[in-house]
Amino acid sequence: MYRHFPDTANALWQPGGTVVECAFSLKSGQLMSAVKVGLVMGSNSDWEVMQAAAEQLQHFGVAFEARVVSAHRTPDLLFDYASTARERGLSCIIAGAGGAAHLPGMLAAKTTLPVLGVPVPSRHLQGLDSLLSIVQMPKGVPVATFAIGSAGAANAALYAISLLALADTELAEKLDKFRAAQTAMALNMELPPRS
Ligand code: RP5
Repeated sequence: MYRHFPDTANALWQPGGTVVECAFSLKSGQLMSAVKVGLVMGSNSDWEVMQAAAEQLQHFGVAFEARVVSAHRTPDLLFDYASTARERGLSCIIAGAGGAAHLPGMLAAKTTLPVLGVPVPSRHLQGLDSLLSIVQMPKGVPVATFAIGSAGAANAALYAISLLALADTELAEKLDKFRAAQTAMALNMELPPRS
């Protein structure tokens, strides 16, 4: 059973917004959100990079929520966000952070949902610090780590979509079409490239 609020759909991917839910389902007597992916980042300065994830999710029609959750500035919010993520109906969390980048690892410490970490480029070390912070999780609490920057953000979203497509044939077909379009594009490439 779903209740839709189409007017709020666009608000889902506004940076810095509070959690917005556009639809709900009843599962085991509990009201579940139809929002499947949490997209969080340590600062709204990360949005320039993380919007690449939002764009992919939007392209595939996957409902998501976007908000700033900071490991060192809003630790209580982080704990609350991660520890309630599963009961709120999320399937995974995409987390972007720069510098010490402890957000993805701390989220993973508080939920067993898949956490997909995106290293955001930092001012002094260009995101190498973010990458190493996110990828070097000690054994037992994994964070799937993607490339530095917008390619990583887009791929994290595509990976989240792949996870959802395990139980969603319509989404799997959309992914097949997306891959086929990339194949066609590569086969049509000319050398030297036209400027
Ligand atoms: C991290 O610190 C954020 O993820 C961001 O990448 C970085 C800088 O944050 P601002 O100083 O721009 O807010 O927590």
